[in-house]
Amino acid sequence: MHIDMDCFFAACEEKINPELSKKAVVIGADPKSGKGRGVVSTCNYMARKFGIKSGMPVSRAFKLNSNAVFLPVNFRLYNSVSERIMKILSSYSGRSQQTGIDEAYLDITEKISDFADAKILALKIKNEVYGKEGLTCSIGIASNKLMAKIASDFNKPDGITIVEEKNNKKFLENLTVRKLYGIGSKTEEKLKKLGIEKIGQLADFNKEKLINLFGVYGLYLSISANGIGDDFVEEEYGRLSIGREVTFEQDTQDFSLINFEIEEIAGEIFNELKENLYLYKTISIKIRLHNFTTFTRSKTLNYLSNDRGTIFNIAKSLCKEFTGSKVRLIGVRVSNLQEFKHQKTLEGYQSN
Ligand code: TTP
Ligand code: MG
Repeated sequence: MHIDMDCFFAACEEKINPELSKKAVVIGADPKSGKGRGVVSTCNYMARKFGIKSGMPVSRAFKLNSNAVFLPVNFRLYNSVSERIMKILSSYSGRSQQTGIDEAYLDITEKISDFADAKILALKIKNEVYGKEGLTCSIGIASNKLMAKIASDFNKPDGITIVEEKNNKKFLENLTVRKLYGIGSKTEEKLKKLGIEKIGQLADFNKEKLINLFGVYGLYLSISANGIGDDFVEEEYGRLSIGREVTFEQDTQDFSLINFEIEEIAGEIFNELKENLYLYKTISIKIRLHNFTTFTRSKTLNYLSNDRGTIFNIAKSLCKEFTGSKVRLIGVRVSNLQEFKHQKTLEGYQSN
């Protein structure tokens, strides 16, 4: 099962300010203020009707609808809602894998006997999330993670989509190749030149040819277009964790830029730790390269820390092995958190 919250950042804002739900809401710096990175993080469904989308410049969103409400990203709010939601989700299965601020996989194989059962479980989860947080999500249920993720996106918002294994290929057939995890605009262009636009066409395309053209990535394309994917749901990091990730506007090999982002994120994590009086033990990085291969690396300290520099220095050193690679996304996370009040031996938080 893959669960993905509907227009997550915007929905969190609407929850604390219900007036907003009657308006088009765009999360991203206000174009008039000229602040921030200048791209839309997300927007509510009303704003989507105007053609506004995640990733587009805020200035463009403003041109599409100048009456929309533009809000800055309130990461602290979204992260606290996310943590509560993830807690609810993981209570439904011993195996849960959070893969983003608003999405997770649950292995429900042991909890159900058939797909009808799975649907009942999905409704129960949706009810609990809505009841406790007032937010809707969309759920995909399938035989592997790749299919479940595509299914959760199929009927948004507030949908449930079930794809039985025997129907995997048929379900994918007419979807655009962009729906396959990891295919961005560049791969889409290359495939288009080969006459491939739909996943069905990719599934039928000669596998060896794809491997010749794209290397191992070609093999991934061919396999996933046939609905074959990984079904191993792993607990990625402790339930309680604080982190953030950034996708670069252009893939970069410039480690001074990457380190700058790491330092920014470390600062935000530090502030959040301080605010919640948490100490951490584990620091992890997530790095996605230009070819969409994604790596995570972690280091666990043998003590609890409240230090900002340690987050930055360890994250930086964990990234070293990727020197020279073209990086698309960088994320930093701390986990193994404990509340400060239980730690009698440590002094107060440093103020930097
Ligand atoms: P998504 O799940 O991709 O988007 P969403 O929840 O806003 O909308 P949908 O209903 O289609 O699922 O991403 C989750 C959150 O991550 C999103 O609310 C904002 C953030 N985000 C960014 O900051 N930048 C991005 O480019 C994207 C795609 C998401
Ligand atoms: Mg979402």
